[in-house]
Amino acid sequence: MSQLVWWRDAVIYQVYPRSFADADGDGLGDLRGITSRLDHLVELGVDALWLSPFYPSPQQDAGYDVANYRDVDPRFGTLADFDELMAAAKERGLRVVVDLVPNHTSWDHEWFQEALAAGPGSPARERYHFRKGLGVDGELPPNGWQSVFGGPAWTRVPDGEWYLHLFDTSQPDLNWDLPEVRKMFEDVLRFWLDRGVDGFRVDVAHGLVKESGLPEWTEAQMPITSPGAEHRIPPMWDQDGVHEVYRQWRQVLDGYGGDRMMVGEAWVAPAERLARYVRPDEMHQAFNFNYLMAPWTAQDQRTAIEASIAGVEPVGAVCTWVLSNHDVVRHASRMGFPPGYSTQGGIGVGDPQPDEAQGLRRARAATMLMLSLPGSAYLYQGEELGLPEHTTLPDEVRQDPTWFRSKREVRGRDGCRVPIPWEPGVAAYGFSPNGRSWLPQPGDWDRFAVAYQRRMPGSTLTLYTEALRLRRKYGLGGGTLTWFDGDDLVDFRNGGVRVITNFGAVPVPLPPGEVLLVSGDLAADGSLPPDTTAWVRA
Ligand code: TEU
Repeated sequence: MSQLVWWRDAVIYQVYPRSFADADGDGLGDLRGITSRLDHLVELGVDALWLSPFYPSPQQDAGYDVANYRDVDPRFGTLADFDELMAAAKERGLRVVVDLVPNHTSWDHEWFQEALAAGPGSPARERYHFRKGLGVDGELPPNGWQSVFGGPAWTRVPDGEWYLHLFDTSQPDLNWDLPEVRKMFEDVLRFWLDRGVDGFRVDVAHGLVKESGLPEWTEAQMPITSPGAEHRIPPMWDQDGVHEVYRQWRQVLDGYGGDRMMVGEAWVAPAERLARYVRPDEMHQAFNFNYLMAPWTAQDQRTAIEASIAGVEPVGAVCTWVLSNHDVVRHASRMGFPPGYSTQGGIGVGDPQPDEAQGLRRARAATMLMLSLPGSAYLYQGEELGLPEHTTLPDEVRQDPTWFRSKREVRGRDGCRVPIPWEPGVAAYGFSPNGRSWLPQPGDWDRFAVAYQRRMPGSTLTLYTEALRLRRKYGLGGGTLTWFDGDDLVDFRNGGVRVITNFGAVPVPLPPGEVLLVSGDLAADGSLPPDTTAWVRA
């Protein structure tokens, strides 16, 4: 089905640069490594890639702490390497989206360094949220706001003032009331648009603007933000003023011809509230985390799908669908936990191990369901291999600040960031030319390696490739859904394809018609087993 703009039904693949492919052999992925492996994305059949941050950074939060928005970190390469990556992607018909981190800078950013040097009351401090503390000597934080990563959202500097950071201490929040901050980011947008990028993924898109006066809020920060116990929007999230920023950015993007896009990372519920980010003059898309977090039951999945579509329909936007990214437990493991078990913030120390077989079976069924939905789908590198979370990383190699800030109560996000296995039977599975890897990969990952799965019928990589081919052929990304009722089933028709997922405990018969693809094996009598999705020609 032809669509007016590329992103409305695109499948966008998230590349996490430090863990995709390493060309220079230091054990950390880099831009030249990505360029060398682009053909994997072409064979898989995605439309675009989104690159997580590769900008100069002290890497306190894996690059989401940006010290310079207009350059490449030497660990990842040079601007020339970036231009080469862009050219190689264009040559292959792949679009490129880059990450923008506007809520906070790194503490190494020149603005923050200036602010520290200039002292209290200086214009340089205006660019951030510096405040005097409470208590007799200002020894207490200015308010009780908590960091998403755990602990207070304030850190004190030697002259006695405190600065706000909703994430790590190394990530001071910018003051978006200041025109100078707005101007700087418009220049950053233009810098990358001029280099040819097709769009931006906007980090913490619901966080930039804070309620004026920073009123008290003592609740812990949750991944999804909705009106809290006091029935008020938390003062640090989802403020009305943030939409003004995106209207301005939309004009900048539209000045480049109309096919450049923005997708917001906004952990906002319910769906109608999230839809405000994708009004016609704002962002093009927002990640749909309400779907990601829906429990594995027919009822919950159907409700999440219908609510998501109903949420964006009134504003004329498209839905997005996402199951994994660099912040959440990989869905092949997440879905292996017992019902009601939450892996928010990572797997807790002392938690049980997930059931790998159940996790992978459900992950494959969930992926086929996701890829049959209208709108845009986001894949996270490695999920096309069915990669599980690395749940047994030794504590001493962990680098995620959430691990330290949670006082080592949750294991954090390193387990979903382990470098990709490319070849079976070689050191570091071919991730790096000399066998190094910044996080150790498990010893039994041969079966997940790209080259191994490419030649293995029925592999997860084969399933993804075939699903993406059929999704395109049948225009599933641009269709509409007609629902059928059934106990423990998600069952609908999208154009010429009937999609059925069995959430129950017993096999169910399939409707007549050519079976196009199944996420697992059918039963001997041709019926659909539990935790399995089928696409049938309708
Ligand atoms: O994440 C924002 C966010 O609020 C969550 O994904 C959060 O990281 C998670 O729930 C913590 O357990 C974005 C980036 O995707 C993430 O990698 C960064 O760490 C964060 O912003 C700060 O830039």
